[in-house]
Order: sequence, then structure tokens, then C-alpha cells
Amino acid sequence: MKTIITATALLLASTAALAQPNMTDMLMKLDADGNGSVSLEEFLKPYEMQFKHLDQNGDGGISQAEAEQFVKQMQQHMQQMRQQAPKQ
Ligand SMILES: [Ca+2]
Ligand SMILES: [Ca+2]
Repeated sequence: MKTIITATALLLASTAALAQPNMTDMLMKLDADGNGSVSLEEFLKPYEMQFKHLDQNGDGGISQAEAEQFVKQMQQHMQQMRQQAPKQ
């Protein structure tokens, strides 16, 4: 049990160490026109795509049913991730 906790802690620590440069890269990848700065429009683009993905019937709004559908998909995805995760 202690080994699992240690392994998890190490994994989390290395993920945290990697997270910073990756986050910067991810942010700067949003610079679509390549002018060296991420505008509000560029920054919001992934959210817009996420919104469009959520708005399945394309009526410009996310209904309760669409939100529930999304949560269901997320839960299924999380469950799959947990099942695929290597056991230590
Ligand atoms: Ca830009
Ligand atoms: Ca909709």
C-alpha cells in the first residue's frame, strides 16, 4: 500500500514539474495568427469549439439535455480512463 502511495506521489510530482512549460506551450499554441501574443479571440477559440461540441443541435444554446449528455460522456470517458490505467 505504501509503495502505491509513493509511486502516485512521484508521478504527481513529475507531472507537476512538467506541467509548467507544457502549459506555456499550450497557451502560446493558441496564437493562431502567430503575432507572438494570444488575443482574447484566440484565447476563447477552444472554448468556442467546446461550446459548439456541447450544442449538439446547433441552436446556439446548451440545453439541459445537451448538458446531461455531455456529463454522461465525460463520466464514461473517466470510467474508461480508470479501467485502462495500469495497476501498480
Ligand atoms: Ca495572436
Ligand atoms: Ca442546443
